[in-house]
Parts: sequence; structure tokens; C-alpha cells
Amino acid sequence: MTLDLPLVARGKVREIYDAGAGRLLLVASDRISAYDHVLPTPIPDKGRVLTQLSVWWFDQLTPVLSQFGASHHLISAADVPTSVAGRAMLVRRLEMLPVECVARGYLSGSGTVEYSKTGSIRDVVLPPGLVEGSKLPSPVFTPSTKAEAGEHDEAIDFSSVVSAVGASRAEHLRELTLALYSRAAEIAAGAGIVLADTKFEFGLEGDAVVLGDEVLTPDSSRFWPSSTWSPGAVQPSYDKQYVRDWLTSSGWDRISPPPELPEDVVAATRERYITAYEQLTGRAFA
Ligand code: PZK
Repeated sequence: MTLDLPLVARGKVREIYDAGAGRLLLVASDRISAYDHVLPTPIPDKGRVLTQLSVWWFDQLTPVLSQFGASHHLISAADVPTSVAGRAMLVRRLEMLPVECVARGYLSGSGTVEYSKTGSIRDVVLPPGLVEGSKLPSPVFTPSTKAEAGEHDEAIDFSSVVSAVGASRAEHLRELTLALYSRAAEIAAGAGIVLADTKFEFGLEGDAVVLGDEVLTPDSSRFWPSSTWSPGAVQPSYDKQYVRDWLTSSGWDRISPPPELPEDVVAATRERYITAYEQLTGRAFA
């Protein structure tokens, strides 16, 4: 697949093209990453599932965005080149803000690591006694920098957001991020899924804040099955658990190029993505 459009940016598993007239085309691939590597084996339909999930979330979140005088960047997921049908979004080109807006309702991953050392995530003080997977007393805004290629995002203080975008916009982003997370977590809970945390990226159109990127996919969020949630251990990932378990059992050293996945792991992982989509949206995946 090669689109005859100028490439604007390339991520590990997706690309952005210039679609002209102030628009971009966000294309999701079937590539999957694990342990900071892109695996050589694609997961069929992953790009379509994540794109359709993102489109569904944009629609679900429109009332919350409207309450904040904000909007989202999606123009259409239907009017895209045939070669990327179903896995691309035509979006408005924004002036992206240089912060990742992370909301956490549960303690996990890098949040647990930092909390275990300091009792806080940067300037956000948390109560004592929390463990990996704990539900937080209330959701918190833990912004991060946008890392360079190959680097990890780095947690930043709220004061750094203020320095980057100004005090009133920083407060607006925090309130909007928490409202979007809370609504999404409520919707996910109704479908038997814990939304542990998620990352949003916003841009500007003039002075108006616009929600960009992909939203609330397993690549930007941690989803856990509610049925097995149990704080005190790393929760099984909704989507990548078979992949991680297989890679671990394969003896791969996490440094060398990763091995090809066996077809049963590919099939089970594909089913997990589709089930997540169907469970969340209540729709059959086409
Ligand atoms: C934009 N990214 C991150 C996403 C990548 C990189 N609506 C927009 N306007 C201007 N810029 C962006 C967006 C969006 N979304 C987002 N980089 C630029 C990103 C996907 C793949 F390689």
C-alpha cells in the first residue's frame, strides 16, 4: 500500500499524510508493538478496528466536548482512499499543543513506579497504600511531554503545562481531559471494561481547543476486563496479553529483533481487538 500523498509523520504503527485543503489523513496499520518493538507479524484488521473504535468514541464524546466549547478533528472516515478504506480518518489540520494530556483513574505502569518512590506522580500527591492496579480516589491529570522517536513520554508537572500553553489554557485542558476520561470510563464500565488510563492530544483552530489524534483505543489507553480486575498485580492487558505471554515464553531477549508470532496467537489477538470493539460499542464489527 502506498498512498500518493505527502507523508507528514510516521509513528510506530500509523502514518499521517497531507490530504490538502487544511486536512490530514490518519492511517492506522495492522502493525502491533510490544515491549517497545514493532513485531514483524501484523494483526489482520487491527487498523480497521482501532479506527472504527476511535470514530465511535469521537461521537460518544461530542456532548462533553461541546460543554467545554471544544470539538474534535474528525471530518470523515468514509471519504478516504479505497486502499486504506476502514482504517483511515480524514481530519482537520490543527496547531497541535506540545503536551500529552493523560488522565488516570487507576494506578498502573510508570505511574506505579513513580508513586512507589515518591508517593506522587510529579506534583500530583496520592494517598498512601496504593498498589499496581488500585483505583484512585478520583481521576488525576498527569500530563507528559511528547517524546522524540524511540524515547518514552516523560511525566511533567502542571507548571510545565502552564509554561507551554498558558495558565488558563492549561486549566481548561486539565478539566476537559478529566471530563472526557470520566465519561469514557463510565461508558466502558457499562460494557464490563475498566478504562485504567488514557492519553489525549489536543490542537488549536484559532483559539478553539480541538481533540485530535486517535482516541480511547488500546494503543492510547489501558483497558482491563472488569471481571478479573484485582489490585496488587499487573492486570492482564485486554488486547496484548497473548502476544506478551507468547513473547515471554519464546525466550526472546527483548533486545534482538522480535520473532514472528504463531498463527494461533495472531488469531486470538485479532479476536480480542474485535471483542473489545463489539463489547464497547454494542455493534458487530463489519
Ligand atoms: C498530528 N500527530 C501525532 C499521529 C503519527 C503521528 N489534526 C492534526 N493536525 C495536525 N497535526 C496532527 C493532527 C492529528 N491527529 C498528530 N502528529 C501530527 C501522530 C499519528 C501518526 F506519525
